[in-house]
Amino acid sequence: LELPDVQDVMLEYRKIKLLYRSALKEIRTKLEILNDEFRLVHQYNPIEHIESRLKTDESITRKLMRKGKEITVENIQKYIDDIAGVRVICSFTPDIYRIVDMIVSQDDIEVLKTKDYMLNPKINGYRSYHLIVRVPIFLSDKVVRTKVEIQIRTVAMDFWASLEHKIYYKYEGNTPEYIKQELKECADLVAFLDSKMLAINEEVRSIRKENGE
Ligand code: 0O2
Repeated sequence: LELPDVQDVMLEYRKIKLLYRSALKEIRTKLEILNDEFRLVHQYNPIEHIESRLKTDESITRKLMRKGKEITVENIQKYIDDIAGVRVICSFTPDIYRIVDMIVSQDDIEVLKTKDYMLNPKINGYRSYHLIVRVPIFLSDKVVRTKVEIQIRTVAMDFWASLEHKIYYKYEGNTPEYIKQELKECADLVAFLDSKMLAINEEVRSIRKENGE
């Protein structure tokens, strides 16, 4: 494709951006409701905070090219799962599965893909839970089921992933071997930290329970 064609496609894509922006709002609201309810019932917040973003036009075209796909609006919708991206940061690992269960059991949510990088961490040490879902967006004359990627991870996993992401981009994918190894060591430390923090939290909870709090 010539450059002007890509520009035409992206102009056309702008018309459907509204759908993805709306899908972000729908998912954020669902998560906030679950967090509020959980706090009310269990006096405890499973969610530390929520981040969301729309993928930039540049990042969308780059990803399509990387996947060897022609840049068309149809291909953007078909092959880019994370145009709308929501990241949920939790305190403890069991919170992640709690949130996944609560989201996937909602009637209007259609689950397209799940990736459990906690059960099966990536070779570089990356841990998170990824869900690709479709949520209905009600427009004036139709309903459009729109894709959203939800990444769920602990504060510690998020800390690691944000540094690793920066380093990966800095080296454009050619990170020196010794840095990769150090990052992997940090990922193992993160997993250890998460399990220690969980154990402490459970200990404190059981003491509070014994004390009838
Ligand atoms: P960016 O720059 O964050 O947008 P797919 O999206 O399905 O075509 P893939 O790799 O099969 O590609 O999906 P996967 O593994 O679910 O990864 C999707 C997103 O998860 C990535 O988006 C990253 O945000 C994050 N992610 C996956 N692996 C890693 C990792 O090793 N380190 C870090 N820091 N983040 C990771 P993008 O579009 O690749 O990147």
